[in-house]
Amino acid sequence: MLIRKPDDIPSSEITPYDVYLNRRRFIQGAAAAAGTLLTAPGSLAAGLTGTRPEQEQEIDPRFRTLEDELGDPLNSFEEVTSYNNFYEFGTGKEDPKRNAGSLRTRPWTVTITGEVEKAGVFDVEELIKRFSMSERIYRLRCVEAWSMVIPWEGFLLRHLVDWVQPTSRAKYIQFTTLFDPEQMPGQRRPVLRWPYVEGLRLDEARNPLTLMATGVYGVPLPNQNGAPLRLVVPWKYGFKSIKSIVEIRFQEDEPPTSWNLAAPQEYGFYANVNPEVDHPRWSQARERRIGEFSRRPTLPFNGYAEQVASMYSGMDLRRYY
Ligand SMILES: Nc1nc2c(c(=O)[nH]1)N[C@H]1C(S)=C(S)[C@@H](COP(=O)(O)O)O[C@H]1N2
Ligand SMILES: [Mo]
Repeated sequence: MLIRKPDDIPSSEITPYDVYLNRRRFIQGAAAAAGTLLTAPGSLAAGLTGTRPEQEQEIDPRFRTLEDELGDPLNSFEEVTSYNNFYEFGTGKEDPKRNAGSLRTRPWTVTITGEVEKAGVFDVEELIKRFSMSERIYRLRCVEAWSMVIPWEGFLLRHLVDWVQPTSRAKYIQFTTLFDPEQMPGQRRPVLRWPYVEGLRLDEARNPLTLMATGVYGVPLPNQNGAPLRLVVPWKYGFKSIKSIVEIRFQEDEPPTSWNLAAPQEYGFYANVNPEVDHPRWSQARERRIGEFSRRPTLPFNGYAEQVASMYSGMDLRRYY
């Protein structure tokens, strides 16, 4: 694949990470959580501050040798940022990179509302500064049966959840993407009901794997990956990982989700990766890792069963797909 300049990353996005010290403290301290933590967190932010990932060679070389906890190498920066699903910018895999330059990701606010003590409108910079940063290598398994291994940077959703203090009525969280057809021209077409919405149960949101991603490959999220703030839920199909979030609502009832609204027989609320439950139109037993030719078996909960399966004990996962 051709390596092109990411002209959709405005230079204003490439700001120094002054959360660097927080992150270091976090990783040395409370990083008991599962998932693969990257090593040498400091060198990453320090080394890339002020640079642009114009070519693969400019990316911190340590990424070349990193693997996930199953021993699989990372997908390249090029793959992670030019093969995307982001229907607000078109339904083709290469559309988001081509079209997402029209999204203005600063200033950006996130409205936290519903069943919480500390509802409010928060600047995304404030959220990023407030919560300790974490780096995680996660597999992303798309329902279309391809997958990638991606080095994310962000904060744990549970830190945000605990900070806003959900009331005893809060059982679920709904996430909403920006609605602005001027910036997101794909929203002019009724491919999905806009804005894109997703949801998690509160315990899923508080699971230590669940990340609010703000960066990838050591740089702030490119627009096509969901800048400035997107969810990453690695044991669920990719569509749960909603991008460019503007609202987080705590509520008692299970929220509607975009793909479930569009095709309820095909996409459920839970969407846990499950090789035993086929999509009605294709098998979920195997997947193609982007960049590889032969397919590999799909693992229950995308390989994170040990960390998450207990949240679903007693549930019929064929019914709650
Ligand atoms: N707002 C929004 N979020 C979205 C989507 C989308 O179309 N719109 N696509 C989802 C799907 S289907 C996948 S597989 C992942 C892809 O994330 P990536 O492009 O960063 O790999 O984003 C998810 N989040
Ligand atoms: Mo997906």
